[in-house]
Amino acid sequence: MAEDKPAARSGSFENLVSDYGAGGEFHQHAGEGDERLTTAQGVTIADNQNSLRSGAPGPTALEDFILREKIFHFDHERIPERVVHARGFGAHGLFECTKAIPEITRAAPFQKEGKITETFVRFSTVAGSKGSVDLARDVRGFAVKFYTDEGNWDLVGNNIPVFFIQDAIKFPDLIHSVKPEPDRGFPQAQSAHDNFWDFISLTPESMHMVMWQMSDRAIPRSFRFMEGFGVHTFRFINAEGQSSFVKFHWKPKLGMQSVLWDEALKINGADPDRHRRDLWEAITAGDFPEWELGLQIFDEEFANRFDFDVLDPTKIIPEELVPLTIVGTLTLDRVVDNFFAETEQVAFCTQNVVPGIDFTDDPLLQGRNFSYLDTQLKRLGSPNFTKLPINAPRGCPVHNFQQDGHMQTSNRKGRVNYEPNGWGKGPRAHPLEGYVSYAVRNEGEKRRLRPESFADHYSQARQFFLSQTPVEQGHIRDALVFELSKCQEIEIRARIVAHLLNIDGALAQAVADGLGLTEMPEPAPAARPTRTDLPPSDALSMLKNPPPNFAGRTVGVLAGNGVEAELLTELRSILQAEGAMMKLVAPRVGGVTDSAGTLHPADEKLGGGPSVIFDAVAVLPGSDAAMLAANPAAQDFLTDAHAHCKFIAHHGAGPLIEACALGAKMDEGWIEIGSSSDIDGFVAACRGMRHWPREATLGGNPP
Ligand code: HDE
Repeated sequence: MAEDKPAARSGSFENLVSDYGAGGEFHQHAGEGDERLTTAQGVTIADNQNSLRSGAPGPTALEDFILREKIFHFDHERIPERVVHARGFGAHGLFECTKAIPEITRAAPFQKEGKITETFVRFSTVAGSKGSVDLARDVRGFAVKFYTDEGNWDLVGNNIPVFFIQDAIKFPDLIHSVKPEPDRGFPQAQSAHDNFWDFISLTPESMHMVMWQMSDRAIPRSFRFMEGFGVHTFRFINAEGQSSFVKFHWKPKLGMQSVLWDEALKINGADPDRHRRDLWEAITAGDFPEWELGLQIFDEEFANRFDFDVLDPTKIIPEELVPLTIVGTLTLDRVVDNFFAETEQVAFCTQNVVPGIDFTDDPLLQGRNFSYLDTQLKRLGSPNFTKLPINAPRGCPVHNFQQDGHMQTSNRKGRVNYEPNGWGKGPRAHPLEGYVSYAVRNEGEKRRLRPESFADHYSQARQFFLSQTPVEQGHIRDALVFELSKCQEIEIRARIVAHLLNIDGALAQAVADGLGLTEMPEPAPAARPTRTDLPPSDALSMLKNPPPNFAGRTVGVLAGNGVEAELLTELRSILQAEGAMMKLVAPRVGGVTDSAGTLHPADEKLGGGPSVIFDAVAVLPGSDAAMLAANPAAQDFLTDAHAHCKFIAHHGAGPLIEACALGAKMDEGWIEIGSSSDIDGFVAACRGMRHWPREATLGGNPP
């Protein structure tokens, strides 16, 4: 853990409640335990354990207002979950401008170097419901609310820079297809089923996104290790009213990292809350995750020369063509005080923009601008959701004549509630400083149409695939085979392979082989032939952009009693110096007693802390060597670590290694640690995250 970091900010959510006057509940519940328990009406409760009865046991009296109020409120605790992105986790943060760009935009967060803007970020999966698992193969939401001095700006992005469809009108069909099938109500939080792949096979524009979704990007190691993207092309407007196009990228300072599919399956069993727990633990330990905000800024002339339409959300602009300008850092430094009040009630709307930021005619973005506002009303039940502390602007006053509605808490005082008025009262529009939409000339017939410039569905899918390392390509292939193997309709499998033929022949063949297709289909008809001349883009590969070091990661140490005291202490301190953590997995709940007689409390009991939840492992059985060698959970710990290409430090683990039949398979990723220089070597190796050469040697696949 980095020790020089400041402690997490705390308590300011309550201040917000008082600042913004949204009811007193938080004050009522925020005390230290010396308050009286009351009803919602403030009446002190004498007995919170027994309802009012006539006789014993006797019927319960209808007049028991304390019982009725308590049950009534409980009955109404649930609100509808989000129709997509239901499962999420939020945290507060700060955005610091590191490069001012007033010549490009007049948006408040970018006017001055050092300018700090408060933010709230919510990460999410898309398909699963609120109680589903964190490590589904899925897109991750990366939604950022900036509480700017000139109003709230919501950058509601994903961890993948493109989307499945080009037009909002297809969104309900896309989501219906991936959600549980309507007759049976399953599968949950999975795209591996007939309906999803049926829809995809009939939607060629989704092929680029499908390549990303089948890649390891869709199973991130944690929210802290993934990129974020605004996806659409937006407009920046400067003080002179000039417009530039902009694409937003979030780059994690800890680098990118994903899990393997087999790990994802096992983590979902061992710790379905893996991602939220990881974020919570990092922030509360003061190890604040950070992202740089990178911008791709380009003008109309570049947009017209670029081979694809910059308004087509199924396309990227490779970073090699328009490099990122880094303009700021986002730091998540405070966990929520209350999950429901903040993470659940936060209402992101793509329409929330501030002066200096404007939309483009991307047809997906245009549709989203309707959907988000609409869905918040359904979810939060009142147009006054903007007054909830988590949604209310913080950096600027709010004055208008919007009034009444369910749960109104802040109607204006006085007689005037309209504008213009002759009373000389109330707020007025400000033509010079107010929001002005960028003037765009549009011409053409009003028709239902798809631009010709949106017609190429395969070239960038191919470019993405070819930009990956062989390891990453192998994972895409395996993911496709896995997902399609869950489709009962052979026809659907064949239709997808027909699309893959337009992307990469070898990939199509490998997937067809994996699925045991007896006949290779014809390539799918293409509106535009695939371009084969797009150069690979290194920025698209995770493995070509390895993390800077092992910081933020965790080594799981399976230790037994009698473990060498020095080894354990050295390992912990060398990891700390790296900014990484050590967690102790012990056969007994109480922990392990080392060779010097010191008791080390366990972070996990063996079985509850499988190796899949760690980035690397050490096996130091001490005098428990024989016992651990016979223990199935200890065997799983080691065999999984090996199968998942993890770096493995070991000392005195011979019996366990033999019991797992791994003796002959130990490679350079296995490091014997008997001294501190060995430990240095182990931690240096861990910076590579995994020993990838092992993957090819694991075998076990059909020829
Ligand atoms: Fe969303 N999306 N979306 N989406 N989306 C929602 O709004 C929608 C799209 C994204 O943490 C909903 O508040 C339509 C792209 C995130 O609260 C809903 C279309 C991108 C979140 C909605 C899209 C996203 C949502 C459901 C196609 C990446 C979670 C609940 C036109 C740029 C925000 C809610 C949070 C949530 C609609 C496509 C990202 C229904 C109609 C593209 C991160 O309004």
